[in-house]
Amino acid sequence: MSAVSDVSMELLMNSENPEDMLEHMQSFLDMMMNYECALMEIETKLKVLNSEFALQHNRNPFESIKSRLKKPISIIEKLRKKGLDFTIENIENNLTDIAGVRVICSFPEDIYAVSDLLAMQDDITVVETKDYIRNPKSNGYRSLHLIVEIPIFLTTGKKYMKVEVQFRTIAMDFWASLDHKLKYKKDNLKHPEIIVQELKKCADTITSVDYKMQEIRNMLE
Ligand code: 0O2
Repeated sequence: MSAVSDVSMELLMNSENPEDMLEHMQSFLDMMMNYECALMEIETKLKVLNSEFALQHNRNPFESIKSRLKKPISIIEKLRKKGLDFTIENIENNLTDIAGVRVICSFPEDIYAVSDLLAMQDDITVVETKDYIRNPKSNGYRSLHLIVEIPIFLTTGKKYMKVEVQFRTIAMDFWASLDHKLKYKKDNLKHPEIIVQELKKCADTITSVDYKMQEIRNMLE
């Protein structure tokens, strides 16, 4: 089943008023299809950069790329948090992470090399940059986030779509997935603050390992 069909099924199943929802389904599906096309465009650009970089430098700048479309229930929740109704207009004007790509690199330097090369392309506009690597969050979260706008070409013409691209190292990704678990388990823990502290310590250790490994890699090269 395609990602869009998954989305439509979930949308129906999670809807309180499936009949009403069906009426808006087509335009919602069209919008999700547009975001899916934007994801494909960004993925292709990143893969091209990876291959070219590998040819020039004899190594791949990133380990993997993961793409995802935000789940309808998460879209509804995010709009609700912002006090907005579930409309196509509100989604397109207020949410920037419907389409998300995560690029996992081995070394911090490669994150900036690849993100600069992507940002430089003349059909891409960087709408926003959040550099949580140079400015980590207080919990220790590190990643580079770019919100980019990219054109997609449809039968009806050109449309600009926003995609959130997150760049992080393998170690930062490992940390973020454990931290993500904390988000859902926090309420059931007796002493969540201890885990928060321990995670912060791990984030600092991981950072020093990331830069040490980069130093060694640079010495080897
Ligand atoms: P999901 O399920 O990963 O998509 P905004 O999107 O701008 O309205 P925000 O939080 O200001 O909201 O944006 P920000 O800081 O750029 O964070 C967006 C995404 O980064 C999050 O998406 C997470 O994927 C990731 N992220 C940010 N902070 C943390 C953190 O402290 N820990 C972890 N593990 N991930 C983080 P969502 O929508 O929260 O979730």
